[in-house]
Order: sequence, then structure tokens, then C-alpha cells
Amino acid sequence: MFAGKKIHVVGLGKTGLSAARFLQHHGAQVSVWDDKENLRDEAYKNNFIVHDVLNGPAAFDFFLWSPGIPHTYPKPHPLAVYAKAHNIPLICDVDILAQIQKNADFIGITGTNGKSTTTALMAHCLQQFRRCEMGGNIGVPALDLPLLSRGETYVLELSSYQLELTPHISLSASVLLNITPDHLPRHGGMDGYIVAKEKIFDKNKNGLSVVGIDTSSTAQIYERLKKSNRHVIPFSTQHEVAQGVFVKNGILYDSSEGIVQHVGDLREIPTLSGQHNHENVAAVYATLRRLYAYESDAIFNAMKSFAGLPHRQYQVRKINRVTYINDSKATNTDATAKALATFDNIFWICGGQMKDGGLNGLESFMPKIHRAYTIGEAQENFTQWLSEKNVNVTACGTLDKALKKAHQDAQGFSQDAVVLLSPACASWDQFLSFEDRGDQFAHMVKEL
Ligand code: UMA
Repeated sequence: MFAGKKIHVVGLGKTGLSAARFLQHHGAQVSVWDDKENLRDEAYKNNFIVHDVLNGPAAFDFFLWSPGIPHTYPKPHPLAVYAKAHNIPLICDVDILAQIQKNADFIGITGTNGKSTTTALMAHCLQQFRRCEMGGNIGVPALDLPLLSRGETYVLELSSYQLELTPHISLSASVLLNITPDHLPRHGGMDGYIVAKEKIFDKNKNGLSVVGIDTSSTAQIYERLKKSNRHVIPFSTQHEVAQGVFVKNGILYDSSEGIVQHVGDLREIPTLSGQHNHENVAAVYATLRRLYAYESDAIFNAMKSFAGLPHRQYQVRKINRVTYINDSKATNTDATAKALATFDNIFWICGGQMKDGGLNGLESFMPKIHRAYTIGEAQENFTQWLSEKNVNVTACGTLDKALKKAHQDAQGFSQDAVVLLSPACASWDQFLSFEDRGDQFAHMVKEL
């Protein structure tokens, strides 16, 4: 399919490298580019043809565009301008996978929050019934996934960036969880972001559409979908839904066939606790029940063995009455708010490289904090902010000191409690990444 095609790969991160290798292997004439010189040098050493299109134009069938590279906003990328002027399509790796895998099913999942957990939970449950592979924005580039056959399914997390770059994909099910402001400069504002997210339904003319109706923009999208005569299932964790799926007081209900059916008690599944996780559960259940007609009980049972995603409210260990939670992925207050909403009696480790606004927005959760431990560059700001809110706080500097102190305090506490690492900060002041921070935390907890 790609033999002899002239393809220019733009961006040499995970996507670009995976796609360049794949396309080259399939006989395409591949050239590559990255705006970072060191990555171009590295690619050259690895025998890729590094080509500066703007200074040596050539004809191309398409540009394989890495999703994280802004092409239009906040300002047009020169290569995207060139592509437009020469009618060269920009597509990403997910689109190539869709082009070569016409027989397999594709389930696409998007939303501002929870899409990784939903993707992982969907794949975990689906594996109990049929072969499936999981990838996309969750971290496994689409072209690194094994090839599948008819009756098998790709479960793909799709970012708003990827949705703009996948014109050929045909989804069996499109899942949209929620939309709140994110990536706005890249999409030219909120309207552009919503348009990009809604594209997930353009890629699914005859399949199933599953949409959360708890955010205003997705509720409006649901109304539009209903009018277009599609098979659409709404879900909610805030309201009872007449013909859809909903969670009320921790119980999952299915009313998609007109009568309300009790599916299961989510309070039995600690790895899926919290309203945000209930949203993910509702989306997965609605998709698997309505797309493949698997039995409700079987889907619910499959959910029970989901271990959760590392670094996202992940239960590392329980010692006596204290649970140790790694939520290192919480690099902003929105994500930390979800963890603080989920737990009680919290011994909270926070801090790192601070984001704009510090801890503002988390005021209402402060009565749940038994004690806080601050670390990293944000330590001074966070300590002061927490003291002003009458929270007992200790400035600890580093994660190991914070964990030691939190462990000591929590073990001396007389009720069930959690030691929670949910930093509300980026990790780069003291760690390589949020994964590195979470791994170090988990390691230290295991050593306690
Ligand atoms: N680059 C340029 N010019 C630019 C900007 C970047 O040349 O103007 C180059 C960088 O130097 C770098 C490369 O582009 O070498 C990076 O490309 P990329 O940002 O697309 O990153 P990848 O490593 O290919 O990872 C991408 C996704 N990254 C983004 O969308 C930002 C990963 O999602 C995804 O896991 C991976 O593809 C595999 O599919 C990460 C992400 O942060 C997790 N996603 C965003 C999110 O979840 O909020 C959307």
C-alpha cells in the first residue's frame, strides 16, 4: 500500500520514529524532520533521510504529522503552510493503522479527562471476550501495535490533536467522555477544541456513539447526535438517564432498553472509586453492552479485576489501616481535585514545579486533609497557602522525607486513612517525569 510513496515524517518523538520505521519497512520513500537539531542529527545517524522541505522542496503523497506539533494555532507551522499550499494532506499514525487494518474493529475514546483510564478499562474488559490491542494517545504509537484480524478490536485513546489528523478511520464505536477547557491555544480557543473533539462522531457514521452528558458541551453534542438518527447512548453520573447508562449512589444502572436495570455496586471495586471513575465505568459498560451485546453481569465481573493505571490514584499498598496512593499523574489542581474528592482522612504530599494559580481552587477539600507535606519548588508557596487555610502542614523538601513523615503520622492515626501523593505540580524540578516520581514513591512505599 505504501511502496514507492513519498512520505515526509514531521516530528521525531514516539509517533514520528514509530511511523518512519513502519513506512520505511513497507517500501515507502521516507524522509524525516524535527525542529530540534539534535533529533535530526540522531535520525541521520540512524540512517533516516533528513530533509528540509522548505529549503529543498519536493513532491510528497502526504506528511506524517506528529500530533503534538501545532499546525494552525497559535501560529501556523511553516511546514503546515507549505503542505496546504501544495495540497499535501497531514495525517497521523493512527490514520495509517486504520488504512491498513480494514477488517479489525476500532473503538475510539476521547474526552478531556479520564480517557486513559477508560481506554485501559475498555481493553481490560474486552480481553475477557475477544482479542484486542490498546494504544494511541495512551502512549503506545498506533503503528507499534500488532496486526489484528476480523473479529478483533483496537481500543484507541484519541486526543483532540489526533482526531484532526485521522481522515480515513472508521470507528465501530466513538466514545466522548466530557469536555472542559484544555489545549486552548492549540485549537484557537474553546470552540475549536469542541469541534476537534466532536470529530470523533464524524468518523462513525453507522456505528455506536457513546457520550457523557455531564458537561455542557457534550450534552449539546448529544442533542445534535440524537437529531441525526444515530445509535447513540448517553451516560451520566449526575442524573438518571431515561435511555442510557447512569450511576447513582455508587450503583451502575442500565436503562438503554427502556427499563431501568441494576447492573452492579461499584463500591465493591476499590480501583474504580470516585465519581470520575464512575464516568469511565459507565462509558465502558455502555460501549461493550451495546456494541457487542455482552451480558451485563459478564461486563461487570470483568471490571472487578481492573488493577487501575499506575500513577493515577493507584493503590500501592495497605499497611494496617492506611492505604498508600500514587497519584503522581496529577500535575494540576483539576486532577488533584479528583483525588481529594475520592478519599477521606488524607495525609497529603503535594508540590513540585508549580503551575499558575498554585493550589487555588482546592479550598473546599481542605477539611478532608488531616495533614499536608510540601515538597519541591512549590514548597514555600504551598506551605503558606495551606497554613492560611488552617491546614497542619510540614515543609519537607523532598519526597522521601515527606513520605517518612506522612507514614509516621498516618500510622499513629486511629481511623482508616490514606497517604496520598497527588502533587498538583509538574515533576521536572526533582524528577525526570511524573512516571519517575510515581515509581520512586511506589518503591519507597514498598520498602516501608
Ligand atoms: N516538534 C517539532 N516542532 C514543534 C513541536 C514539536 O518538531 O513545533 C517535535 C518535538 O521536537 C518532538 C516531536 O515533535 O521531537 C514530538 O511530537 P509529539 O508532541 O506529537 O509527541 P510524541 O512523542 O509523538 O507523542 C505523541 C503524543 N504527544 C502529544 O500529543 C503531545 C503522546 O500523547 C502519545 O502518547 C504518543 O504520540 C503516541 O500516540 C501524550 C500527550 O501529552 C501523552 N498527549 C496530550 C494529552 O494527553 O493531553 C494530547
